[in-house]
Amino acid sequence: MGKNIVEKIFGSHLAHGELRSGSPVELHIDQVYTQDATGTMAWLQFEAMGLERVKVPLAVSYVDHNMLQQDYMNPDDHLFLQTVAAKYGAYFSRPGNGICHQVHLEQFAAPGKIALGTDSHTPTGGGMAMISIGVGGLDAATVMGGSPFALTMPKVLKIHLLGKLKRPYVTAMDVILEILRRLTVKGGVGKILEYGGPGVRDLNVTERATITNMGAELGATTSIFPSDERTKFYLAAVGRETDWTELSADDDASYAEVIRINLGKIEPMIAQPHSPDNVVTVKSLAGTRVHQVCIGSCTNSSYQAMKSIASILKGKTVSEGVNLLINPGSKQVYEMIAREGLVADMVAAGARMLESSCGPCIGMGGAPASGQVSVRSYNRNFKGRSGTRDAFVYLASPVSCAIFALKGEMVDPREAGIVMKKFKEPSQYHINRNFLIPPQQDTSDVKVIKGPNIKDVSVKDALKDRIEAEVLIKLGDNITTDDIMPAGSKVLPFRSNIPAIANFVFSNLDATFSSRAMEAKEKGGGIIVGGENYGQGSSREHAAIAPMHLGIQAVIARSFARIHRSNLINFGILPLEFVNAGDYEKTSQGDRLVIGNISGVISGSQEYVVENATKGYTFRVRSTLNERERDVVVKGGLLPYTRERSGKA
Ligand code: MIC
Ligand code: SF4
Repeated sequence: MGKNIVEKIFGSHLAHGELRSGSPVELHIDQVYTQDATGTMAWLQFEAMGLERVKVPLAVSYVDHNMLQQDYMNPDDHLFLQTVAAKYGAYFSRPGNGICHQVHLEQFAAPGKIALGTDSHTPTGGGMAMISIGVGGLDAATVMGGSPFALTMPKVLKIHLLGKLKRPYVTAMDVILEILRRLTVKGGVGKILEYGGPGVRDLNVTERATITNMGAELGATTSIFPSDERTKFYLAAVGRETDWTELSADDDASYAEVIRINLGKIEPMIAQPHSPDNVVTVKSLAGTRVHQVCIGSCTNSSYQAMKSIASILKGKTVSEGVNLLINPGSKQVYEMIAREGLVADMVAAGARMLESSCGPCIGMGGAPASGQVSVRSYNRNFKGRSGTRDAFVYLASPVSCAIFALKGEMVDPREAGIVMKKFKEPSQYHINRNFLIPPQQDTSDVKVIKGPNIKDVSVKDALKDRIEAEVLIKLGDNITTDDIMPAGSKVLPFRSNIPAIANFVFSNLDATFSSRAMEAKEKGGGIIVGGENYGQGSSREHAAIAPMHLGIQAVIARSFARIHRSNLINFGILPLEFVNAGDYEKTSQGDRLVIGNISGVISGSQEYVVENATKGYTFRVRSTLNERERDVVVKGGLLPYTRERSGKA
């Protein structure tokens, strides 16, 4: 029987297991990359393994999130990341070089390879026909240490594309918004989205990358496109034609599910506050007043995105009620648009140019004013993520965004009376690798520099046989890691300091949470209760490490998002699911729960009896751990587990 693209790549990288959906598999990994906000932990954990050098063919340490440098903390992290990369044989991408995913696409992504990144938008590389998976820092560290990457084999869902986009007013961003509208933020959980069909040819690599990038919002493990002539064209244009190989699904390949999308029928779409799947047509919101527009982020900051907005802004003026902020995705993109005079067109129109980094996407500056409307070409509009809790953040294509900035209100870009040029993909991109420091062979005299804000990684004790703890908080569905562990300019500087960052756990939802948890820690720890898709969004393992530091023993939810579930396991917190949904309703904050005989149940049925000692009834919860995950949780997390396996206990 024929193979799909996922089976072909997984098959050529298989270390253990069987490619049957739902079975555990282990894969050899070609590339691992980190970004600064998750990378300090990943590299501290790698360091703790006591190895001399990374054991993957390519490792890259990027700096793109924490760029404000308002005191010593962020620059200390950068210095640590630079010296640790030099010590252990990784590339270092200097601050200013750009957003990890955009730079990685330009410089390293290659068809047929597998990459892991410590960021949920790593699937950007799927636009280059590379399996690219977002993971927590500890998973990345163990793979850099030579272990294969373990995951449960996802189902493969085919998105069969037909037709052609109605350019220039309809873009790749509108395609992924339409998919989010159809599938929702839970629709991709446990799945890889593989794109195919004749419509694929209509999309170039950076357009494909926009689509695979934002596949993260579906909860998908990753998304991938075939490698074809358009892939070859892009690779040649970025000076890496030798990285090209053809890759497509066999004609008789099979899929768990197939969804058909006619690109010709896609309209300009927009996600409304406060979820990326709350999608409607732009037309239906025409006339809505806009106060801020932000264009950039790893989703839409390619040369194509920048060139298209420059052609809209040229010779015009941003509406007087609008603040327009633009961050080009990489230094190469920035330099290219500067040399071509496009930056001048943006600045002349009144845009505020930001550096090539994540910026306002993660609340590092650029927060909207109270109660105002911000439209962004980004990928997440969770409440409060922008830095302003009562702002209304919408997500739309760069083309829609630029047109709204000129008009001061939402308007269907096709009806705005703005003539824009169609984009012609360049056959030669500007190439400049001077901000990438390659690994050295002899690293014996490199000293890793750690400033005072960089604290050692905490390790949990082995799993207890009996948990008796209070429900410290009860939450609804789709709780994001931004809810659990907020980011933004006040919190991000503490990413390498767990005791300090732990004070911010759930701080936007319940300001007393961390102090209550610290008190409960003395009495056996706490439990978190969540609804469906608990922990969706980012890969930040701080959303598990900080609760671990606060003594959280278990999270009981209706279901979990993939990366967060792995992070909980990696830090020894039991992820449990309600067997009967009704028991979720019955449980309240403040209830005291008792789970006994854990060591017996975890290696047997994995169905535990929980006593609600406050209300006097019992209910059942289950864990769905495979053998390896079970061993990891029992040991207290991946670090003690790995140490023991490598004889360094
Ligand atoms: C995000 O978009 O939420 C982030 C910031 O890039 C995170 C990583 C982090 O929290 O450092 C992600 O997407 O994984
Ligand atoms: Fe950076 Fe935003 Fe992309 Fe996350 S989603 S990597 S914060 S640009």
